[in-house]
Amino acid sequence: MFVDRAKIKIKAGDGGNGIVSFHREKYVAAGGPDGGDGGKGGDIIFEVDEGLRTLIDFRYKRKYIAESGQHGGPARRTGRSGRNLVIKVPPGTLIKDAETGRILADMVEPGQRTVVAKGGKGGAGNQHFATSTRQVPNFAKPGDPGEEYMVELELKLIADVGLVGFPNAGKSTILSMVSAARPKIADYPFTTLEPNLGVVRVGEGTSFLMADIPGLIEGAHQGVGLGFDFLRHVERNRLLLHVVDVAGVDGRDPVDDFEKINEELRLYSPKLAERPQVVAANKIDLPQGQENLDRFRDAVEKKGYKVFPISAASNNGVTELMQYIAEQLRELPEAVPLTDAYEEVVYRTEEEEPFTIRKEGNVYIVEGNWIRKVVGSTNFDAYESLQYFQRSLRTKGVIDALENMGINEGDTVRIYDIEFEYMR
Ligand SMILES: Nc1nc2c(ncn2[C@@H]2O[C@H](COP(=O)(O)OP(=O)(O)OP(=O)(O)O)[C@@H](O)[C@H]2O)c(=O)[nH]1
Ligand SMILES: [Mg+2]
Repeated sequence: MFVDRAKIKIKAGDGGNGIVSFHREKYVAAGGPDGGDGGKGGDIIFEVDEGLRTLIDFRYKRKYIAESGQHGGPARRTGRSGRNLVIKVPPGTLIKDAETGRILADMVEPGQRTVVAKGGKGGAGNQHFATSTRQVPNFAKPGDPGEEYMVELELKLIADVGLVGFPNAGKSTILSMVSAARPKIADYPFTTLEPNLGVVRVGEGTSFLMADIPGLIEGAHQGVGLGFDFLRHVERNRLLLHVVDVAGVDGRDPVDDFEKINEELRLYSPKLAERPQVVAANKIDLPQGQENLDRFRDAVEKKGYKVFPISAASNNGVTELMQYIAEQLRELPEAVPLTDAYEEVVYRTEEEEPFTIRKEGNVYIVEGNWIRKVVGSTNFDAYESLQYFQRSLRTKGVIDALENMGINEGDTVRIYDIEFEYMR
């Protein structure tokens, strides 16, 4: 099965907490603070695996979580870092933040590795918090949470040339003649239901990758036929090979066909419509093909396209066409990853909020990953630690947020296990 879209959850590992600990040795009183730092959480890394062709694996496994860092230990021991989690994807996989649509990575080059969610930093142990006035630091810092995303994976195959045209035009026949690919060929529309890739070798050492996609019909942009579903696979192509059944076997006019497909391409993306295009006038072995050829060629050449009369079925004119395409490709720029140039990029406007506050009666409930960790690592019996806690509430904006919600002196604030009366 060909699967070219998937939605998965990825979560990098949390950083381990720093700990509070004091040096202990027989006969030595009041040792200094020696609480170790937490280890870093593992990253989520995507890697291009050339052997993969679809996103089918992601149909079944949808959650990917990297290991968290371990907490620090006594005697300044740093916690072990969490292991990175490597997720393999086929070449051409675009990774987007599902919430904002922002492109996080475009996985193109074989072997390319990109960190998409970073593991949290480990927290500092109390060994770092001793100063001349604070000799007994009773607190340490929690690790940062690992980055977490719902991501959409979208496969846009990487091919130099994309075959476009109406169903039955002969696209798959062409691919089967010039490459080792064996797509299904038949005289009914929509024979091809999923993209096929083939390597086309032209002479010594020259080759390019060609993609055959399901046929388009008028109204594809409104979902007619198979719609635009597969056009994403020609988006990266440097050149389009537009195949037209010049014999009009299905009873349509070839010049009309040519224009309708171009109109559909334009409706899908103006950029795609401007992509260099070579035209194959196919099925010239049929009498009707010969009859229509001159008229078709005139009309299409007038628009500035190069036309190749061919008969794919009898492999006539196909070699010349492939040689011409290879020459054109030499002149055309390499395909660029979509990260920089892509038009759909939506940037995230705000950082994710580190906490949320809701009100129940006169109780203000503060929640969130970050705040939970701060509470978890605060020693509420230790003055210094408490001070650190209060400072954090202020610098991260919790106090301001409470004030904005209209909190009054004496109202209750609840943050997980702790509860206190609000005082200015
Ligand atoms: N006479 C003749 N028939 C051809 C030629 N090329 C293809 N055909 C026939 O046209 C029909 C459709 O060919 P396909 O290659 O399956 O067409 P397609 O464009 O891939 O069609 P879809 O996959 O349905 O979009 C088949 O019956 C082919 O044998 C040709 O040059 N001459
Ligand atoms: Mg086909």
